[in-house]
Amino acid sequence: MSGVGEMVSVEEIGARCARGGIDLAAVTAAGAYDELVDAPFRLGAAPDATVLVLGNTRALWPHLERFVSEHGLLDDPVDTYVMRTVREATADVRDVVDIRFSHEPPPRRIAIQRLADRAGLAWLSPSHLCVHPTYGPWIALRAAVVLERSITEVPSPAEAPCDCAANCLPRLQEAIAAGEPADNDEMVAQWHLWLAMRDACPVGRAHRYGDEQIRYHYIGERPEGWPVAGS
Ligand code: B12
Repeated sequence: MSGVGEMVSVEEIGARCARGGIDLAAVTAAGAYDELVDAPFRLGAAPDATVLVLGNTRALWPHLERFVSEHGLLDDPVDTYVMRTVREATADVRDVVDIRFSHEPPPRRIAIQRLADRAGLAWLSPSHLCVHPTYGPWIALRAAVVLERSITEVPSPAEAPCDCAANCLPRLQEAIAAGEPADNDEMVAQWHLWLAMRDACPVGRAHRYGDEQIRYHYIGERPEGWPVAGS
């Protein structure tokens, strides 16, 4: 906790989130992101305002399992857990202007992959997945915390850590040939092809999600033992 007059650092906010399994963080300037996206996706904050982008690796999963066992059935346990964890981590941060969660629909939707790329966290590849230099495509992007404080040093955008032409791009073509998904149901119908594309990335293979996490995210299957309706 910060004392009176003391500003909670972005490092401290990141560390608090990491203790809850939201273990990836990077910063950029609100304006650096806003100039990359169309008007409906802009943050609209001061151009030099600090944006902290948060994400997770498979480190989220044990936290989520504990959360579910404590809270029972929830409509969307991941979104609920993420919102609670990020809000708790920022509760005493006085200059929070906005928190945009990646699952929020328009008009609050942000292009969080472009934000993560601009912040240097993970490169936005032609497979429509951000690729982290260590964790590869096995990451999720969760929230953007907009802070009033000016950013003094804006990091460089992420660099490509892989060769897509030899890896994910042929798999992307196969997935698209089966029908480009316009919504989640259409993606679920071909989920093996989208998973094969992610598996084709040579970066971060040791950090692949476990089967339960994969099946939950791609097809919404809840692991055995998770509470069911009415329990
Ligand atoms: C809508 C959406 C989808 C739609 C995309 C429909 C479409 N044609 O746009 C559907 C349901 C198909 C989808 C599928 C998946 N998604 Co999705 N999705 C989103 C969401 C909520 C919003 C995207 C958006 O509108 N952005 C705004 C626009 C303006 O940004 P943009 O940069 O111009 O466009 C991006 C996306 O729209 C997307 N996109 C645009 N056109 C297309 C076309 C196709 C075929 C696909 C697959 C994606 C896609 O890629 C663009 C960047 O390259 C984001 C979270 C977020 N807030 O960004 C997650 C997000 C992009 N999805 C994610 C994931 C993981 C998936 C899935 C793998 C399944 C899953 N849930 O785990 C699948 C398969 C896609 C894949 N690449 O393998 C992750 C990506 C993580 C990463 N490492 O980058 C995100 C960031 C969510 C998260 N919590 O982390 N998704």
